[in-house]
Amino acid sequence: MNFDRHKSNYDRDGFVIVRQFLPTIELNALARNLDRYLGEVVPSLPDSAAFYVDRARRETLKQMQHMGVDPFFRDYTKHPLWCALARALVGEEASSESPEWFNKPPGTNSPTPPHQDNYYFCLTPPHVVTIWLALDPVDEENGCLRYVAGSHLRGIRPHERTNVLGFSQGITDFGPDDSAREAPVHLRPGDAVAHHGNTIHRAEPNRSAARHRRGFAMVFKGISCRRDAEAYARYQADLDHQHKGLGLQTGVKSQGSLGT
Ligand SMILES: O=C(O)CCC(=O)C(=O)O
Repeated sequence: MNFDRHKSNYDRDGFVIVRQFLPTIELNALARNLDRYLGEVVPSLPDSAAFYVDRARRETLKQMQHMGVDPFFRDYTKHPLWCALARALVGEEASSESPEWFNKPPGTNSPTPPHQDNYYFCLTPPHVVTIWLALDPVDEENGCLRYVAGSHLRGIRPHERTNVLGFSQGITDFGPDDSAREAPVHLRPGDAVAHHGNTIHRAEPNRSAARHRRGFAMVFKGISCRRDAEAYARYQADLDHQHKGLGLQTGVKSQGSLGT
């Protein structure tokens, strides 16, 4: 499996769509393990590992992180297809610490604020890619990801605290120039979109009556990446502040995972 053909679009736009990335048999195995994890593991996890739009309604689960606590998902970080795509895009060996899961449950108001993942990660050089695999058909109605093409080439923009659980920081000056360059990404189950850590992205709420918008993602960091300890400490303090403000108990320390 060679994904080198995707590198030039990725370098130009800061994101690239890979159609039919995961074969059906693999997608089914992943879906079965997600069902098992949801039924058997999630009930025992601390609040910081499973976020709900409304904690009183379990059907509003919107985000899971630190999924590497489970052996299947810990081993999944070594999946050859995912590692090969990450290596081709980042341009060097890259590894992932843990998968994550995102949903926009129908009937909830859960937008993803515009942000750059590397504002959270604080990595230099920014050789970091997120691969986001669609588990459902995703489109504008149910809140697909939207990318500002080329924004990865223009540095990190100012962010500040948001009230959105799971995305503690959002870009403060997102404006019409960004909207004009924004591309909504429609995917089928098994398709993936990969984005650079500096690419601005966001998503609208799910406006459909009954369709979930689930995605499974892994962040791959290149071997040359180093963390800016000062910037990361600042981000972590903001994150703790948000979680305390929302009354969450934090049993698992964040590894600067995507979207926290
Ligand atoms: O699924 C979403 O709405 C957000 C995902 C995201 O921000 C990311 O994968 O970097």
